[in-house]
Amino acid sequence: MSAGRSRSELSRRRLLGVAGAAGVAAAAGVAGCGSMTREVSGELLSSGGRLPEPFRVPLPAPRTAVPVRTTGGVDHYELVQRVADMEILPGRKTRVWGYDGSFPGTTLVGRSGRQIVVRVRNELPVPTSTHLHGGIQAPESDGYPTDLVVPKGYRHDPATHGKGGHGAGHGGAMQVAPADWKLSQGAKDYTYPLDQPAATLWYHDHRMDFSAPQVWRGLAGMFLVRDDEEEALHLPAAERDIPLMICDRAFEEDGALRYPSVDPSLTGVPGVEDAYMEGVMGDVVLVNGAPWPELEVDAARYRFRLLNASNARRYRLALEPGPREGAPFVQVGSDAGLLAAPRSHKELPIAPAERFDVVVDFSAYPVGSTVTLVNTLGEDGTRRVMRFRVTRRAKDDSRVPARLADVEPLRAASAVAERQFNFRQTSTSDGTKVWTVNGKPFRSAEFAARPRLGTVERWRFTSDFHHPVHLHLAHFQVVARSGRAALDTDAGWKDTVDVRPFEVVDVLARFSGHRGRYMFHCHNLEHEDMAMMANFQVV
Ligand SMILES: [Cu+2]
Repeated sequence: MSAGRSRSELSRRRLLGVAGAAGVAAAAGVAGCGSMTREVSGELLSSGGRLPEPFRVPLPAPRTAVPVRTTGGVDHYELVQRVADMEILPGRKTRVWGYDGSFPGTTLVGRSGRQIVVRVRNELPVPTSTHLHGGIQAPESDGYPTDLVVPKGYRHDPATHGKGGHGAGHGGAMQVAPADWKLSQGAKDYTYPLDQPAATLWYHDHRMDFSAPQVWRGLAGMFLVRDDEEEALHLPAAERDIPLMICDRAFEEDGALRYPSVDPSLTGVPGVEDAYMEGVMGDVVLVNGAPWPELEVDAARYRFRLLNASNARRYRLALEPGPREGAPFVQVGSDAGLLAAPRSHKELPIAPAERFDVVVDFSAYPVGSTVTLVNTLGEDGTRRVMRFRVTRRAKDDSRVPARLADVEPLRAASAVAERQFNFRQTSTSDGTKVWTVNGKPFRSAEFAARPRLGTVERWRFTSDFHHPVHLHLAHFQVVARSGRAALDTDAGWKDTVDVRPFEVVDVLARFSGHRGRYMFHCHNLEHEDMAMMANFQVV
């Protein structure tokens, strides 16, 4: 697969992105400083051929799953992972790997406290592992990277997997203990108790060494949890409650997805071409799987559940034009649920895997106007995300109450332990570069922490680059950035935090729900595949 840029250009950009950022940070001190070079969170992979015109296709609405059966108050769903051809770029066919053959996958909707079981059947040519991101579920249903669903007839060779690290033939960076491979033939049942409040979650592939290319090919979907408390608020609902899965991709001229895998069969050597080690960013922005789509809206309030499902790209979202009065975005929820009270934002910085649940009031715009959701970190095409066209006046009974939910603010004094994790690049003895946590590439049998069930711990993340840090199981509150207050956009219960270059981010995490082995890792998916993961054991 050819890359869209010359090597010298890439090196220069990398110098600006990493060394340049280091210089800037050294000069300016650790905190502050927002130069554009510091915002680069991956390498641009350009598409071949002509890019589609923006705002020509309608925003797709992924199908909502219906249970195949309900027994004893438990709803059973079935998702089939399979290859499908979709028309993503008008007039061209794109082969995707999708849950139910669709990208994004079928939306799952559950209710707090009502358990569901999702049987994932794998009809793809490679193994998979499905993680419900933000879900509080037992380890065996958490989508651990070596807990694989193997397609019929696939011969899993542990010798070629779990050695990850980066690039062809280097191997050996990551280690998976032989006993840690768990193979389910053909299908696996994932049990989700949903013992958690209403939230915007998502599910995606988490296969050892290959999460990045497999999510890129389409293995991601939305998962909404609803509850009575949320419904009593009368936030915008039904056709005015819309998940927006935002991600970037690159395409070949014929419409195929372009990605710089070392082995595009995803059965042999893992990793990406050297130039993309920092992460892969495409030049086409998709929302719900459509390039720069348009949505016709009433002049009324809408609830948008924004998800950044990109491998590496960060966005800073804004509306153009903004409303004449009031804030463009009224945030009602974060990663793991509703906020205590709404917060107004002009812009929303959103790193991979983060969610923002926001209300936008289109009654602030005259009928006939168009409003563009833009990404102020982007350039050219990646500066646009999608467009809204305000088509008519309409009745609107929705509200955004001043109080939304009970969110217990965690106190620093409640932390029973403090731990520090440095997310950075390391060279191994043979010169291989890997992304590591505290200098160590992932080892399935090692534990970086053993928190006790039900306790709160203070975890500090430091970084050399952009690392969106995600904890499985544990939800957390961001309490400080480089010794200062957290950002206004950090509020609420979260499961992913945007750790920026040379930043020190403190979170208070609560380890509740289940004992056992879980992981935390960088959610730049290329970093994740290249060893930036670690285990913790809830004891
Ligand atoms: Cu990272």
